[in-house]
Amino acid sequence: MPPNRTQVAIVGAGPAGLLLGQLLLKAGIDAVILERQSGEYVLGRIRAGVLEQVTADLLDEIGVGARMHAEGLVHHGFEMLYGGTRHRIDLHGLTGGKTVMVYGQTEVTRDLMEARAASGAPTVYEAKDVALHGFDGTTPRLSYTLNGMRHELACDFIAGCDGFHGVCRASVPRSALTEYEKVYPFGWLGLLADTPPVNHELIYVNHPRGFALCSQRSLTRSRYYLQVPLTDKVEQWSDEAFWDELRARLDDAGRAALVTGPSLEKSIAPLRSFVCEPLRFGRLFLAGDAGHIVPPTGAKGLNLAATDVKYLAEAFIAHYKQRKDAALDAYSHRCLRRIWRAERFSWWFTSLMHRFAEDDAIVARLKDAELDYLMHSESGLRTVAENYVGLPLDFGE
Ligand code: RFL
Ligand code: PHB
Repeated sequence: MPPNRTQVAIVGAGPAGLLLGQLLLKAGIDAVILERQSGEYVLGRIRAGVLEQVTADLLDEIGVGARMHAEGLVHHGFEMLYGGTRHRIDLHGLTGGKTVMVYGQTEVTRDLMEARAASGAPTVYEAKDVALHGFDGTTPRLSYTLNGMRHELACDFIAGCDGFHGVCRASVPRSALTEYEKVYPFGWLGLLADTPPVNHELIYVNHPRGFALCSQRSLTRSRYYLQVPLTDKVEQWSDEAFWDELRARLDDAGRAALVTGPSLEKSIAPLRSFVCEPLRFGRLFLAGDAGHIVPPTGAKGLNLAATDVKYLAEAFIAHYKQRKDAALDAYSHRCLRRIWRAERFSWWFTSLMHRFAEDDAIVARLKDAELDYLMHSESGLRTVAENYVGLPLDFGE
């Protein structure tokens, strides 16, 4: 029988929920995770690929960083391709030695799931119809269906780590929250293939035919993205059509180096900027995509989820170990400050790198000029680099 009482009930076993679970476990705080899908389904979702230093540090802190260090790729920079020419952003040189780690979200999730399973901490997969009760009072609880039977889980707090389409934010009365949202007029078509990456570093491409991104998961596995109209369906895109379009958006060196092959996965993701304020409602705390979404251009989504749960775990630890609630009270404000800065960078970088149907000729030339300015100015380069590697966890007052 699944447990019927815990200290922190976590909804969602994505990176946010699993990371929070491990941070609490390490601190000796009880948590149960309820996940709607099966573990295999969660692992099958191909998403993020770039970890900031703070995220990698967090994985080390909870003792699950070994495979990341063995198999992940430390990147000291990335390239920007526009106007047919490549420009390198030297992340390491521009930020006083900071780097990013290329290691897939799938692998992070697998490492976290394995550590949780080894610890014996409870995760209930395929928990259907999760419902939240009493989080505005002192005795919150969750109810859910497992194998056709309804169960209850009483707790002190609920952590809503259930992503953008989850039940936690949706359970808050509309009058208690403010939502800020921008949906972009295009999506990203992603393709994963067991082919060597076209370049040893990522390439972000601004091309008159649209944005493209050359990313990777390992020295033998590539991940590519193309900006496509929202009306496109993934079935319309054969592998050949994808490779042809990517070739058209690359430079000569890229075309020559590109190795194509059958896709392992292909999907279209819409792009959205979204923030919910506040992130706390009584004894319910939202973390990760449940509270905010960024367009993937800045590679910030998973990293923000990680910093949210770092703040949240600190707050729960202060509550249980020191009987102090100041950090719980400050959680929403503290997270939102960092979230808005990442939202700003992701929105700006998305706007700069994509072609919008409504852009007239002058806007296209202004974006070219902005890129030209940024890539030839020490402060311009530094601005991009310091945001890309990740802003500090605390900014001061
Ligand atoms: P997730 O990963 O969506 O996990 C939420 C979990 O909650 C479960 N769930 C429920 N469980 C129980 N009951 C319910 N009612 C439930 N409703 C939902 C879901 O099944 C799921 O398992 O949210 P989390 O943990 O907050 O993690 C967020 C990240 O997944 C996301 O921000 C990133 O993937 C975004 N992202 C990137 N972030 C980066 O930091 N770097 C990147 O390079 C990067 N690239 C990307 C990305 C996202 C992409 N897509 C597809 C949106 C590239 C793409 C294409
Ligand atoms: C990825 O590898 O999936 C990826 C990398 C960088 C981004 C977005 C996605 O900005």
